[in-house]
Amino acid sequence: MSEFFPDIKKIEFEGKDSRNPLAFKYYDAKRMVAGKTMEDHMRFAVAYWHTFKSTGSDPFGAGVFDRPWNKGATPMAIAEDTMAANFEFITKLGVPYYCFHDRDMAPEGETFAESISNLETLVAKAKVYQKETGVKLLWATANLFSHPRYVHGAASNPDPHVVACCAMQVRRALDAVKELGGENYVFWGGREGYETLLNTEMKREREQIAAFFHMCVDYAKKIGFTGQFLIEPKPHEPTKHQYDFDAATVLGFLREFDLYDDFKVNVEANHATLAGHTFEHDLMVCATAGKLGNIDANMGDPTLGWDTDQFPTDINPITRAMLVVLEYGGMGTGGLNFDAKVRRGSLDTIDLFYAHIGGMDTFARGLLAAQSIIDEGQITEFRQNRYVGWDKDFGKSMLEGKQTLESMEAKALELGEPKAESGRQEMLENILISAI
Ligand code: XUL
Ligand code: CO
Repeated sequence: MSEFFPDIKKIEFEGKDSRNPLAFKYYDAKRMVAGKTMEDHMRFAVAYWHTFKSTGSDPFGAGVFDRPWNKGATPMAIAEDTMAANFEFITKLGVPYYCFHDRDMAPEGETFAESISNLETLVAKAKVYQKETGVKLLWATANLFSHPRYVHGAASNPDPHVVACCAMQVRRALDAVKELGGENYVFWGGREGYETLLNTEMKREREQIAAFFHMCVDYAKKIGFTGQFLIEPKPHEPTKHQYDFDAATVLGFLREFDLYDDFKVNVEANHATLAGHTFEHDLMVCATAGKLGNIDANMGDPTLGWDTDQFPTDINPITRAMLVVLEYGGMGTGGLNFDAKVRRGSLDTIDLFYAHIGGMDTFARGLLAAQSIIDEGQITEFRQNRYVGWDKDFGKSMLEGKQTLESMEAKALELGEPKAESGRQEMLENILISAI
């Protein structure tokens, strides 16, 4: 393997007293937590697009990162070096998975046929790297938002010709995931939304997306792809009014169009906060429905207010997130994909290591804190006691459909004015911060 990170050795766990910036302080892959290794709880993945294709450009300035894997003479040569860098990085970091978009891994060709063949060539190479390194594919997706043909949307495009291109791309991306043993396939509808209702028929566009998803489900069955389909909600950016605004909207869409059994949700922290929720809220919406399929791990910056995709370093929301994950039995075939990029000013390739180490340590601390909260039991016990009336008597029978408005009125008249109990928010927050 050619080396792109020659000065970096395998990142090891050294414990919380270590001052080595290239060591884990909390992430100890083989440490057992509640009967499972940390590695198995987390199932960390590196995102090809941010870690290897991000240039540091923003709406006000061009790229600034000078990456050694971007020096090749042709787009395919660059793609091959990028892939070598990807597997070297992941092996040195010691995470089990990666994720990619078709166009991160393989460049768009001059023709459709060339694009298809570029992807096939690089998938064949990735298969060899996966075998050599043991690194696995958590999920892949098709980039249905960068090319100018998707300017008015992908599956929701007013022109079926564009939707045919989108179908071609997803078909080939599904072939790639199947070939690479990927465990999930993600749909993120970046341009499936609209700019103005003056030029948009919302009813049609939502029906088109649903018909498109049905074709994807059928094709997966046809080729024997048994991985999990995931939808990743986002409220806006790049399009306004994205049709998959948040987790609850996605679940409603799936129910409306008879897709509920075929999909789960990929919750991204910064997307949940852009939708005006907390990260833990969208996780809870999915987890309580048995639909939590994966997490795109990152965080936003409240002082900027757009999708900054920063590496997560804030332990409080991560602990709350891991509480939901642990209490509801994990993420199934999903994991924690770092859909996060280093800041524009973090110019060096070593910054990519610091960023991932910090994100992994933050989640490891969150996992340990969440497990200790569960073990101590006060928060669970408080919550259970708060709802105890629903486990017995008329509360229980109302849930069983055995009460009426009249019978409940009779109960109210019998019992008189209820006495409100404290919600104890501050006490519960103190328990959370003590565990951290
Ligand atoms: C965009 C985003 C994407 C998806 C995959 O905000 O999160 O990277 O995760 O297309
Ligand atoms: Co994402």
